[in-house]
Amino acid sequence: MDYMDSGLRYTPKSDKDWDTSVQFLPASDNKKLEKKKGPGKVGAVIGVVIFAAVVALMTGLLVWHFHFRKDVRLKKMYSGSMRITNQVFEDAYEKSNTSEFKALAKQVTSQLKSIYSKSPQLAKYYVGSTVQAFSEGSVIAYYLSEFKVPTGQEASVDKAMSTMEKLVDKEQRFLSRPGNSLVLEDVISSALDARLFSTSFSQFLKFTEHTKTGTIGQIQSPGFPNSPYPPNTFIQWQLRADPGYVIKLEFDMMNLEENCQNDFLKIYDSLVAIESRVMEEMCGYYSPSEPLTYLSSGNVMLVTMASDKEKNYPGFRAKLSQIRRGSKGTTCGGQLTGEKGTFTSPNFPNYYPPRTSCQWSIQVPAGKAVKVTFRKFLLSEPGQENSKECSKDYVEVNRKKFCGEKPDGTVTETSNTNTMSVVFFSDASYVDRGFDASYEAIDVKDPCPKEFQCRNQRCVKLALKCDGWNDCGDMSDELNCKCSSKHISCKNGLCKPMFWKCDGVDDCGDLTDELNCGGCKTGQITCKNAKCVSEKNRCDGTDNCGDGSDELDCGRSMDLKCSDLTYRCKNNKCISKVNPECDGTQDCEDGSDEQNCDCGRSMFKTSRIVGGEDTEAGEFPWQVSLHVKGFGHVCGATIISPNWLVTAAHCVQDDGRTRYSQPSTWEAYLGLHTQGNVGSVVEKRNLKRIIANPNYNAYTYDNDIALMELDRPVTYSDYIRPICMPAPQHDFPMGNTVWITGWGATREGGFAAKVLQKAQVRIINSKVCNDLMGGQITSRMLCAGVLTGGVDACQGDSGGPLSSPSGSRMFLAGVVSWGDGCARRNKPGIYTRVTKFRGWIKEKTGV
Ligand code: 4AZ
Repeated sequence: MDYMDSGLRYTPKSDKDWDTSVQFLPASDNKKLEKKKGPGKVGAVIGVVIFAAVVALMTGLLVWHFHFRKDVRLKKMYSGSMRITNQVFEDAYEKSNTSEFKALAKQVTSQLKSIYSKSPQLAKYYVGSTVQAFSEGSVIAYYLSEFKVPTGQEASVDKAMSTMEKLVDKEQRFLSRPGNSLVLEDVISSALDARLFSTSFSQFLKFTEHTKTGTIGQIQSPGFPNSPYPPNTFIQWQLRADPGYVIKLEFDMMNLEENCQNDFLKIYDSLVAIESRVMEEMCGYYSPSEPLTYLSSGNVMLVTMASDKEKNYPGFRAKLSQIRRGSKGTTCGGQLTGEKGTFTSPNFPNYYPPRTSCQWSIQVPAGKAVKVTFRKFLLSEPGQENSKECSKDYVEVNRKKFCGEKPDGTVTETSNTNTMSVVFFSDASYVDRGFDASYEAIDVKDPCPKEFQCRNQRCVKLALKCDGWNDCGDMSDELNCKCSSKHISCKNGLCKPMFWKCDGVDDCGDLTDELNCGGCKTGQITCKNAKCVSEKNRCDGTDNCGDGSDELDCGRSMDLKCSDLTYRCKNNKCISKVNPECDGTQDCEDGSDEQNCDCGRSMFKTSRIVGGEDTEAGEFPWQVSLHVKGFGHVCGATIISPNWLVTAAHCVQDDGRTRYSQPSTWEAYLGLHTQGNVGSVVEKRNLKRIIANPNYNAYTYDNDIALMELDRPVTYSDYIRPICMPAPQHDFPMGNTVWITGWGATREGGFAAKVLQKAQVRIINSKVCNDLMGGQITSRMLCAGVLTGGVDACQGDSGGPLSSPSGSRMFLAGVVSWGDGCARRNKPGIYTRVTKFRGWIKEKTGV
């Protein structure tokens, strides 16, 4: 949880605070002074004395300011490593209390002093160095250097440190070098992460572990799993393997505070915290089912953990072992032959090791060409999000470099001959999960038999060309099209289905489909009540539309006349901000928009891989599985409080055989991830009461909502939590992405899922939806889906949530209700619009 939400805000001491703490002396009494007129001379003397005192004081202040203040110095720490090529590693170097360690460390520190003396900038501010560790190859020394730098000079010291290699060269070439001095290579250094030497730490812990073949060690945060990790603590684990081995660190539990600024863990491919060797920074919660294994490039690894004063979580535990360099997972590349096959980056789906490079040579039968498709592609690195050069980690195919994170299956390359080479490279810092690729032999003359070949080499059905949908993923199936009468001709040459005109979403990409809507003139905006007002009226502080719509979403909150569009505070005042509830800012005078906000957050940190659309345990903690006793899963439901669930009314209608309307028919499973796998985190509840909406219409599915009261309340946990309930005015704008979840069928007419599934869909304009669904959509329904087909809720998902992210929380936008089949093209899923039932839910449940 980040501290914005904690209610415990950090308030830095401001100048104002200082002002209020200064005590001023009482002012002199002027009347008294007037009466006590003394002789003129005495007055003059006193005046001179006071003047001299003031001058002295001013001089003192100026001297202090220009002389001493200038000397305010900041501590700057640099970490680094260097290879000492004229020394041989001895076992005694592993322990810092041996005389051998101390002797070599002394030599290293004196040589560092000599190196820094080659730069005037560094020599001036250098305080000292300490050697933290040595490792094999020949001998690698890991050190920390401290500088005291005057404020304003930090950049110049950073610059001087960046020339460290040149300084080492200078030092090494120095003619009068003593014969026993160290010969250095591969010198790297970088500024230490300032959070690692924060003055607020009250405890420093250091552990060292040397793994052995055949044994599995373990590291964990102090107190794990029985108590939270300690506050204000800095911990480091220096991990070693035997020479020729690499370290494998396998997390089975990782649960830290969500905000990395407060508590975090960092893994380095080094024995000291060198930023250019950082492999990963972690915080928050990772599901135990997520593959979370890291490999070092050499035989050392460093794990650091820092906690601040508040909100300490259970912590982490990781298994530690060594694997021989060159064994499975540490290597990659090779010869691949045949018609088709697959290959992955090393250690996939876990993290690839840093400093790895390899090459695959693919050969398919003569006369054919090679087509490679990356089914998963995750090579991202902080700060490189928009990098085109791919100068860090990359994959190279056909002389083209690929990096970053790409949607599944969108990176595809085809060769001109029957061979192809694929290169994978990871640099020294930051690792990711890598890629999973497949290759196949294709006919060069006809790479997509009876299909359209996209620019990105994908093949799509001919009927999908120029149909308004981006089927290729790179839009190439929608270029150079002649639009039919059923399509809008966008100015940029694209064709889009006519029913997308004026739906509020810029489908053309150049707004053509959203121009001239609502009949308002240019320079005017269309109010939600269809009135036209001048563009200048938007956000001008006056309700020109009459329904407040020109003053909504203006980045601030103002009091407005109450309407269907405004948020009503508990004190009945209405404010203009859209969706102000639980957004972390108090907008209502009475604070009611930020009350009852322990909802809509999962402990889960987003993972991006493995298992397709399986959720991770605890990712949607409000999801409930409703079982008919003795039968199994039938419907979904959503937790809204410790006692109440929301589901669909059509789930609780009796039929000839089963009395679905009776509480005794059902049992509710909370915290469930895999059907049939009722572990310790799952809570089973019987029902006390079922309240179907009295206006539910079994023919039209209108008002398809019901409430279920549990026989006894549940205690919230990482796996069981409520979703946030939207205010009646909560806006779920069309085009927004929302989540559907459930154990329903994974295709129309198919089997139910074992593991809770998730998928992202978009909210669809109700008018468009009504046209697509033959006029069956009422204002109590909400449409969501992917109109290209393929993603949807299905049988067995009914009653479950349509979860809409807003800020860092999820709100219950809808309840899975009905649809025309499942995942069909142009047939969205239909959901019960929860905002329409907010009053009814409050009345029945108090939530
Ligand atoms: C069902 O039968 C069902 N495609 C739920 C949702 C949808 C279709 C069917 C939406 O429970």
